[in-house]
Amino acid sequence: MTMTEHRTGPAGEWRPSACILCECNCGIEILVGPGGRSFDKIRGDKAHPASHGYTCNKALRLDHYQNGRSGRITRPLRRRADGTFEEIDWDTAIAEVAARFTEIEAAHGGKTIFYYGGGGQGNHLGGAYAPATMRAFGMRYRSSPLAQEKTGEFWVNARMLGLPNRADVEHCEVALFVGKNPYQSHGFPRARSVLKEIAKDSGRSMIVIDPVRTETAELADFHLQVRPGTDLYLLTALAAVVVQEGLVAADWLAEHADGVAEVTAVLDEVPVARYCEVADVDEGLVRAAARRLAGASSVAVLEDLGVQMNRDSTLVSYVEKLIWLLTGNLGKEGAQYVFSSMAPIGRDRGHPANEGPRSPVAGAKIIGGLVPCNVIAEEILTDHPDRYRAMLVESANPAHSLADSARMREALAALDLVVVIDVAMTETARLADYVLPAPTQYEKYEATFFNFDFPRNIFHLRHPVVDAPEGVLPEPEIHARLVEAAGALGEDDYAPLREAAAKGRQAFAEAFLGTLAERPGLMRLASVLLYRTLGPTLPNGAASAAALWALAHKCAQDNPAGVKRAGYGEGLDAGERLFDAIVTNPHGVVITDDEQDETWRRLGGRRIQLHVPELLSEVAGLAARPLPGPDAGSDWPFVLSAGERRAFTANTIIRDPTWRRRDPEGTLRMNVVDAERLGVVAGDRVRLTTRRGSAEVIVEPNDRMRPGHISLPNGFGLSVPGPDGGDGGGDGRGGGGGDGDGAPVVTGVAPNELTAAEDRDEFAGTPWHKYVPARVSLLSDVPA
Ligand SMILES: Nc1nc2c(c(=O)[nH]1)N[C@H]1C(S)=C(S)[C@@H](COP(=O)(O)OP(=O)(O)OC[C@H]3O[C@@H](n4cnc5c(=O)[nH]c(N)nc54)[C@H](O)[C@@H]3O)O[C@H]1N2
Ligand SMILES: Nc1nc2c(c(=O)[nH]1)N[C@H]1C(S)=C(S)[C@@H](COP(=O)(O)OP(=O)(O)OC[C@H]3O[C@@H](n4cnc5c(=O)[nH]c(N)nc54)[C@H](O)[C@@H]3O)O[C@H]1N2
Ligand code: SF4
Ligand SMILES: [Mo]
Repeated sequence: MTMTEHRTGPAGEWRPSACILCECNCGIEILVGPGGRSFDKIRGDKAHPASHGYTCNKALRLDHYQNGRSGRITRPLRRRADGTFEEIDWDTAIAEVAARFTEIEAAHGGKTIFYYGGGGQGNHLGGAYAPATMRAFGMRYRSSPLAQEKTGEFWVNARMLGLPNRADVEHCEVALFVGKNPYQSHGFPRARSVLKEIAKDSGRSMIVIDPVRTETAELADFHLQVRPGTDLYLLTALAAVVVQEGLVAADWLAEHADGVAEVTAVLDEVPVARYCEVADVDEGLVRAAARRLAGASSVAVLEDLGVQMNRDSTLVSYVEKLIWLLTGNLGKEGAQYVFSSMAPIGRDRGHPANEGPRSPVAGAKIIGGLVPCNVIAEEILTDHPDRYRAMLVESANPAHSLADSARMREALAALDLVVVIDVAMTETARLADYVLPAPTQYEKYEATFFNFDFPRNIFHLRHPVVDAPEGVLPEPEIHARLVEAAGALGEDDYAPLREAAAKGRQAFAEAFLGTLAERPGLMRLASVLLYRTLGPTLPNGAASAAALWALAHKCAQDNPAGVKRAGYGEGLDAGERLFDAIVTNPHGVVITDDEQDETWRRLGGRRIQLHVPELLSEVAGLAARPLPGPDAGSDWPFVLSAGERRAFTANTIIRDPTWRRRDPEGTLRMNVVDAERLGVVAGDRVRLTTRRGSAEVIVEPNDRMRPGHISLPNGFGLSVPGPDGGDGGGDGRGGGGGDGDGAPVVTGVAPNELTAAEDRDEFAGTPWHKYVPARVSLLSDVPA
């Protein structure tokens, strides 16, 4: 089997691609150096249809991803009995992995093989082929990092609206950010510019709910500096002010929503002053913010990890949505909207809390098809007959990114088989039985499905900008080979479709649809079927884009008006034209150009459900609850926010520590008053202890933190090969100092050495990483 080779252009030429460090995936252009490998210069791509030339500081450092000291792997690896790895060839790797999966399937059922991942911030194309591998080995359960942040919100959206939605921050009159710091983390196109535009405009306002005076909070008109973990009280107070002061959009609600009476009855009873006190935010400020929200012509609301990885996260999502719904902020410019998409991210069936699919061992609610990340270890470390026995990890680093790393390591070690597909020898890959090396995201066709823009939504299929080293295989090829080794697909299945493809796209479409109608069992294998048949006919070796053909047709079918306005015409041809545009335009294309009222068409006449009984009853019972939180004088006087986005963090995508221009070791931020009380100053090392673990960290006192609140950045604590040769001289601690012999260097603290899997949301099972009870002590106080 040969793959069509893609050859990148000559050096010295700007090549379009995208940044892969956050979900925005800003378009960039890369000037590749004379050797054909180094990224000599990077600039924003003005031709990109969403970012229009914008980037933040991070994109300019992407050479550290492509060429940095990351522990890159370029040969399949197999673990030896003594724990070391040996290189093997691809045929051996695929044959052995497939044989082991098949054995496990025969002995325990394919449902005991768990799939995790499928893409990070920049790469979802490979994950589009994973369903075929799952099907080939009878796998049923899967998860991804979305199930440690967004599933609570997915479920609330499903219950209230039936569909996921986003906020039009760019055009809103008032922006509300709840536990979200877009200045650093972005989350919508050109975030820093948009924030500054809002701040500058006296007719617009920004409201930020965050215990930290973040860069975003500095730009805000209202900063509600909430006591960590008490957002449910604060948001309920905000919603209650809207109701109690008679500010609800009554006519709009009568037209669009059910359950208004039930909700207002509960909010009428809320003791606003008391809840503001619990949240430690001035009641006058809360009332002023509520009036500003209710009086605006449009409000855009974004919630993120500050509340999604915190106590009551699903309830907070619910009340947050009540706020913008009670004020009529859906389906108009500058408010919330329902977006088009190429893939159904964030969709859930919205079963009531105690119904719907569950994980086999822990019985945890599966939302959007994803098992909560926090129960994965529990699903393995048991003698339950349905426990997971094997795991296929693709493009994710769960041994680092999921709660309680020690337990995750134990769980991975307990499995019969772990297979990891990655570009680098990650914390997870080191625990695998087989590691399958992929090209980096600049060495292959790649794309993400995190495109939620409106009214113009985009899709960007990035072309390779540098050649892949020999020995790696793109994820679609790995999946195809696994599927074939399992015997699920073969030449007999491909031949008729290949013949049709040779006759043209029309003939191919007919043959493909005919085949699926005849053999519906092939549906979940469709991506690999397309890859092997349509794939080789695509220009410039773009076989990996084959799965997009089906998605483009689906997008055209689901969004006829928007696809037509975007210039692709109508009917079957529209899907074909959309696909061709995606495959041939390396800067990205607009896929849908919607009218403002498209949101209502997507909702299809369904009414908004304000009353979600399981959630509203909890909100009603809030006043009777014991108050949350550790207090001064307890064993755990601090609340640790474990994993904060900063100027130089990017999950674990860039492993090379020298990419950071500042904060090389990832400081522990704390309020100056706390630092004084502890007797520490900037740069001092202290011991940070939680119920789960302990670490040495460097202190950074500031006046942005609330007293009692401390934070550590995300993405630290990675182990990479030290710089070899040279005279060394580093101490192995900060910013790339190594010991000169290539021995591994760990920089900073991996946050999940400190977190616990049991600390999770009661509905969605999402973690409380922003609410980790902690203490800080002087190194001299603790025996080393
Ligand atoms: N620079 C950078 N950008 C990134 C990433 C990255 O690694 N680095 N990762 C990307 C990813 S995967 C994601 S999911 C997003 C996440 O983006 P964000 O959610 O914006 O990022 P965080 O910094 O984790 O958390 C946001 C805020 O929550 C606040 N917070 C902490 N505790 C509380 C609380 O109790 N209540 C409230 N209301 N707020 C609280 C923190 O102070 C912080 O400012 O960022 C994306 N962008
Ligand atoms: N305590 C705490 N934990 C957290 C968070 C937090 O705030 N606090 N944040 C969480 C959040 S929001 C997220 S999204 C997760 C992210 O956690 P993960 O998704 O597990 O990890 P990423 O760091 O995004 O890494 C993705 C992996 O993809 C690999 N990779 C890069 N390019 C390619 C490629 O082209 N192909 C393949 N196959 N692999 C590739 C990288 O080497 C890396 O191993 O972390 C979560 N963990
Ligand atoms: S990190 Fe995000 S906002 Fe910054 S350049 Fe990359 S994709 Fe754009
Ligand atoms: Mo994330």
